[in-house]
Amino acid sequence: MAEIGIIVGSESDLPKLKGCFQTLDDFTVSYDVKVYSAHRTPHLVVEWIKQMENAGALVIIAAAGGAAHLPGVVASHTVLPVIGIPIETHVSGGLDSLLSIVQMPSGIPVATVTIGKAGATNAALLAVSILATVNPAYKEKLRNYRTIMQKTIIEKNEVLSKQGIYEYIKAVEAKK
Ligand code: RP5
Repeated sequence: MAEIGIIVGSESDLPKLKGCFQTLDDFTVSYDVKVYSAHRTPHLVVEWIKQMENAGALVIIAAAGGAAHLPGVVASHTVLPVIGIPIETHVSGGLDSLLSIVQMPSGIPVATVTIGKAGATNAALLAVSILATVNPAYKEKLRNYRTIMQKTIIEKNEVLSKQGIYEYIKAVEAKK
C-alpha cells in the first residue's frame, strides 16, 4: 500500500520534483507516482484517485504547471488532503501555476506550497506531517530532521566566524 499518491500533469514535471521524492525517500514513506493530466487524460485522473483511496492512501500530492487545474480537479474527487505544487514555467516564473492552484473556490481546498525546489520539498514534509498525525514514528523523524537542519546552520555560522565574510562568500558562490 502506498501512503501517498503523487500525480503530475506531464513527465516534464518529474525532474522538478526531485526534492519531493528525495525527501519522501529520506523519511521512508511509500508512494505511488503517476503522470496523468487533468486536460489530456481526465478519466485516468479520476480512476487513479479512486484506486488510491481504495488502496488506503492518506495524502495526495498533485503537481502541475501553467493552466494547473490538476490539484483542484483531484481535490474535487476526494476528501483526502490534497497538496498542490505549482511547477515553474516561463510565464512569470510559475506565477500562472501558483494562482491556478491556490485560487480554489470555497468548499474544495488544496494546500498549496510555493513554486520551485522549496515547494517540492515542503510538499513532502507537509505530507509527512499529515501522516505523523496517525503515525508517531514520523513525528520523531520530523523532529530529527529539524534538529539536523538547526545543527547544520549553527555549524555554518561557526565556519563564517572563522573564515570571515569574504572567504565565506567565495565558498558559497563556488557551491552554485
Ligand atoms: C501541465 O502543462 C503540466 O503539468 C506541465 O507542467 C505543463 C506542460 O506540459 P508538457 O507540454 O511539457 O507535457 O499540464
